[in-house]
Amino acid sequence: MIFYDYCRSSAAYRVRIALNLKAVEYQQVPVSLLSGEQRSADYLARNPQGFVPALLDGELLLTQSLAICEYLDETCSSGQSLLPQNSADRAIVRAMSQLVACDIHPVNNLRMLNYLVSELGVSDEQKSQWYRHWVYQGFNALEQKLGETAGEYSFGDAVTLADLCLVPQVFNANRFSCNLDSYPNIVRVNENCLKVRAFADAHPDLQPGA
Ligand SMILES: N[C@@H](CCC(=O)N[C@@H](CS)C(=O)NCC(=O)O)C(=O)O
Repeated sequence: MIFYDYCRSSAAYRVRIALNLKAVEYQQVPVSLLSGEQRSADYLARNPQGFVPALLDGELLLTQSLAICEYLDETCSSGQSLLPQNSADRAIVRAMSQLVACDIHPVNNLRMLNYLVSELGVSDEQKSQWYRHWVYQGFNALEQKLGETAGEYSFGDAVTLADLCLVPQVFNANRFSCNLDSYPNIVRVNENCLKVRAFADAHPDLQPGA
């Protein structure tokens, strides 16, 4: 498999963790978002959205981190399952994953932040304020949810898709100096995940181009 990646992309970070948990061998191709490589004609031919991550499995080109994670879960027999066995539990884990991936991340991703600065003229401090606002909104709900579902990890004592979303979002929250004191469940689950090799190895600082 060929994985189009960028070290600081939290969507790509989710997939790196999934690839590691599933013990998939893959070739990493860095796409520098800072240099705008995601908008090159070559890359847009692969992913017309101009986003990382993308995963090439033979002839099959996949985009969207959650879709890729579920694809890996369904097609790789090795490693642990990323979703629980029963439908109700799966729906809960997907909801926690989407809370991060669909409701926090899109309003805070690079193109959004760039637009705020270059088109709307907001200052760096206002940009950070925007970022933290949406993290706190989402984390307030996630923290409450974890109070009901978390064991060692987001959902009980096995790693799930929800953890693959939580850890990169916490990494980014720290980059933007969010105060996480009000989120003990989020902080604890993040620390537990980072002790797992698949998560540790996926850390942005350890990737090419970091
Ligand atoms: N919903 C997509 C989001 C992907 C996404 O937003 N990727 C960001 C990096 S985290 C990106 O490639 N941004 C490029 C840009 O903003 O120009 C997914 O989950 O894969």
